[in-house]
Amino acid sequence: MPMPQADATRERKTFYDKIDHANCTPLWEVLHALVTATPNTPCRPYLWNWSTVWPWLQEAGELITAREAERRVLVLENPGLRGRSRITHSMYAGLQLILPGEVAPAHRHSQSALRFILHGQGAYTAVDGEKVTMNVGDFVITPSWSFHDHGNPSDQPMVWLDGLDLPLVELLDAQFMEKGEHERQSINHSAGDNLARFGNTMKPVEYRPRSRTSPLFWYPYERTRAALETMKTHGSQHACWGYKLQYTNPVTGDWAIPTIGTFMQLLPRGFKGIPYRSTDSTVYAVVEGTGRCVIDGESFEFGPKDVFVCPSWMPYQLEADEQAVLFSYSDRPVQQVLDLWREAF
Ligand code: GTQ
Repeated sequence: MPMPQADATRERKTFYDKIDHANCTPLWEVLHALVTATPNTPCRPYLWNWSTVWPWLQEAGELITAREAERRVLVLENPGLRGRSRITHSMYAGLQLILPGEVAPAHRHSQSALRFILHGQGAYTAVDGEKVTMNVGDFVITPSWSFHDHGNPSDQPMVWLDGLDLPLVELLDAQFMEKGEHERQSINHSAGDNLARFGNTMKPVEYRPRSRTSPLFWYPYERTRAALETMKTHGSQHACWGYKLQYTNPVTGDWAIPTIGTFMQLLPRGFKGIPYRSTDSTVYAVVEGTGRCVIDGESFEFGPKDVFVCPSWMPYQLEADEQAVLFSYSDRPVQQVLDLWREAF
């Protein structure tokens, strides 16, 4: 005879309480939340307007120095992940402000970082003794465990988007960090040297890779932009993403950063993309143009320097009024190497 339902519920509860003390718990109570038919992300669609955040960055500039803050950054927190310092489940995003004359002191960490320049010109980042002066639209890499410091010898404030794999590295409990001996690294190369050695589909004959990260760490906007324009002249556009390139490690042809996939795309004037979705929640930063991203039926109007996020597996459509250029990043390389990545359109 099966037990009456009320008795069964009571007995189960007693059993759960008993095993709970020894850190055991029944799978059948959580199975359907763990193994879901499709991705069940807490990540929500959202757009951060430049016109909203720029005054707040300036206010932050009056409240604390870059030196005191170590990094003066406003973290872009996903509304579904508040308090967890992340824009998607696996990726971090922040807007870093560096004022004229300031220095953000040298340190290194196991997390990889990208800088995508949104505002200003003339600040630099130094990576392992090489210095690069940055302009709007440039993509710059800080490889895992490389010393880096930032400085602004120009006469204007500079803002860039920091993208890091912080949540991913935290998940794996593989994070290390140390401060540099000196606030600024001694510089033995200029960034022009890096571009000359690795930025021309060639490499120095003596070069031997020390890591999976691209030895080219500065991808100037001019070159990326020219490639996209040429693609537009010669090629047929994709129904979802217009013209889209991914940044590569020029030596291996693989991703520029092993944990973060980075892309730049051009949407011609009047472009109306068909719905697209993929398992890599993606962060977009607008370089040029205006348009909208319709995510799961909700429309987010975008313009230059805005940042928005498209969560895993939610269908979204990109539309451009004026011709638009969008930078984006996600954990796609990680998902692909683990055979997890999917897309649909
Ligand atoms: O510039 O090294 O936004 O370590 C967060 C953590 C920037 C940086 C961030 C960091 C940095």
